[in-house]
Amino acid sequence: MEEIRYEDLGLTKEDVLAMYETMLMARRLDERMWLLNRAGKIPFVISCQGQEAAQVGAAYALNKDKDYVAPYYRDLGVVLHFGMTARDLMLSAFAKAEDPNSGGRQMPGHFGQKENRILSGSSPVTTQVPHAVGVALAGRMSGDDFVSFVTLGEGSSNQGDFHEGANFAGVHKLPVIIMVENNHYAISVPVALQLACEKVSDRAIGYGMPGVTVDGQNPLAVYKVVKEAADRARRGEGPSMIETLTYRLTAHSSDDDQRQYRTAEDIEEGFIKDPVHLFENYILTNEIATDDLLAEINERVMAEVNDATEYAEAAPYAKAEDLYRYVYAEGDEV
Ligand SMILES: Cc1ncc(C[n+]2csc(CCOP(=O)(O)OP(=O)(O)O)c2C)c(N)n1
Ligand SMILES: [Mg+2]
Repeated sequence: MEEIRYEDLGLTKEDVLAMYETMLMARRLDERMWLLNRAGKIPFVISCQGQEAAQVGAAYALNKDKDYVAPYYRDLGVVLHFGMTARDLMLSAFAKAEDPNSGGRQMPGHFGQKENRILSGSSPVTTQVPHAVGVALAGRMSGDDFVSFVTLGEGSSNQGDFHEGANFAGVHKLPVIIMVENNHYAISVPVALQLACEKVSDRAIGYGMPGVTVDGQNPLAVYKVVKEAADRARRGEGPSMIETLTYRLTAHSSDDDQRQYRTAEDIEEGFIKDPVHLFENYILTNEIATDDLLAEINERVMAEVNDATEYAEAAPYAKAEDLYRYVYAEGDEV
């Protein structure tokens, strides 16, 4: 991991620790969800594990009180930073009525929360790219200066929506940041069988925007490039494409066994470069926190994960008579 001085990025020790705590929250929630899935309590998990640094580093570089995010299914780190709580996410995992994403109707990972400007996504991968571009166009038309941030996997960057969205954003110089979280697999298909070009970011030139590839294991490296992209977007200089290189630490989802198509060495390499551990080392060696303070943060996170689990497990399911809610406009919305 390249040593980046947080001070050089204009960040404080408190910022670094806040980033760490959000990364850890994402990791611990995800780990708990796997346990709950294997215990037969929740139906499905699709993990952020291995990608937390990219997600939190990027989200931290945005304005969470103003910008819009169109996250993809692994983005626990993004939605946590934008205001979704551990309880919100567990309510979604248990498919309970109070789930703010969809009232327990959609699979976990389909994030959406209007009050925090988190766009609701669809199951077909990459549909969020044109959505985010449309939001940016709406912002331009209404004279707002927010940035629209969208993420996807590298496999999904082969789909038409990605290219159509990127092209429109490039032509109209819209304030969009397209971040591709390259974890080197699209389910079981390795990246060498997905792309004919070397990097996903090589595609940016075709759409008239800068494209960079960055170490996605390092939240500070990602923060730096997303901050630059957000500043450019707010200056009216148009979109950017960012590729973050990461490892997927789990199987594609709880319905998959990656040992069928990945070698033990490949899986092990991801754990050696685990971004949560790398960032812990950075924090300790740069004397940003002591072991005791990190232990305190860990305890606080675990207490919240436990609370969220208990709360969501005990929460009621949606009532049958509410089936059509959130489908048709109601009351004042009509
Ligand atoms: C249009 C469409 N095709 C196929 C799928 C099934 N599918 C879900 S996730 C996925 C793999 C996506 O890989 P990648 O974009 O690299 O993201 P990752 O899961 O690796 O983060 C596929 C093929 C889908 N949801 N939508
Ligand atoms: Mg992938």
